[in-house]
Amino acid sequence: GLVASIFGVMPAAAAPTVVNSTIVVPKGTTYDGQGKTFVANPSTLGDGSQAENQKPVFRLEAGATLKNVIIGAPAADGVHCYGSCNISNVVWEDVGEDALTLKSSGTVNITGGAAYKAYDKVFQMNASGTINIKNFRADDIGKLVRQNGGTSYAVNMTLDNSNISNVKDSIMRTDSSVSQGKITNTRYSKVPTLFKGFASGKTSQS
Ligand code: ADA
Ligand code: CA
Ligand code: CA
Repeated sequence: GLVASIFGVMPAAAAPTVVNSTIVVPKGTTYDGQGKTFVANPSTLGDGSQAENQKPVFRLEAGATLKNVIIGAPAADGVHCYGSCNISNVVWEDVGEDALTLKSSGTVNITGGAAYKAYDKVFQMNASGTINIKNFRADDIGKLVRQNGGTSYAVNMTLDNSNISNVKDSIMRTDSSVSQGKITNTRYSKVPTLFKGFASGKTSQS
């Protein structure tokens, strides 16, 4: 609609879409949010606190793509990927319990977009595979990528051409001696540790 203000008559900001039950993106398909903002219904998906077992706003089946989406608050458990997924130009304005979880093995490609205000983790790797993050912005977070604590499978993490600031813990963290981390061409501000828990020779930064 149109709204009159001291700036004249202008279009009203679109109200966020309230997601009452998880939006499923089927295998191999693309969901284009066209820049719209989505928020979780806190009573059905979760309030975005640090409580575990909240539901995701989006669930991507293997090979699905999510693009041009803003996830506002509350964000519940963000995005779940069941196998490989592509995430393009997705912004988490206020990360919920975490932003995205790999639930079964595959490759997660994150291109563009941003994550803000993650009390703990942004990307949570609960299965073996790869996460490639490029052209990303993260600010005010605990960790950017965390392999599920106490697991020993292999996760390959890469971060390229990104801008990361105000990190409490580290950029990449694992407990697995076979996982690898690689950071290239990335700017940091107030990042205490780049890598935590990796075996020697398993990380690189340039
Ligand atoms: C914690 C928790 C795991 C899992 C994970 C997640 O690390 O210990 O069991 O729930 O969070 O996926 O959010
Ligand atoms: Ca968690
Ligand atoms: Ca979670």
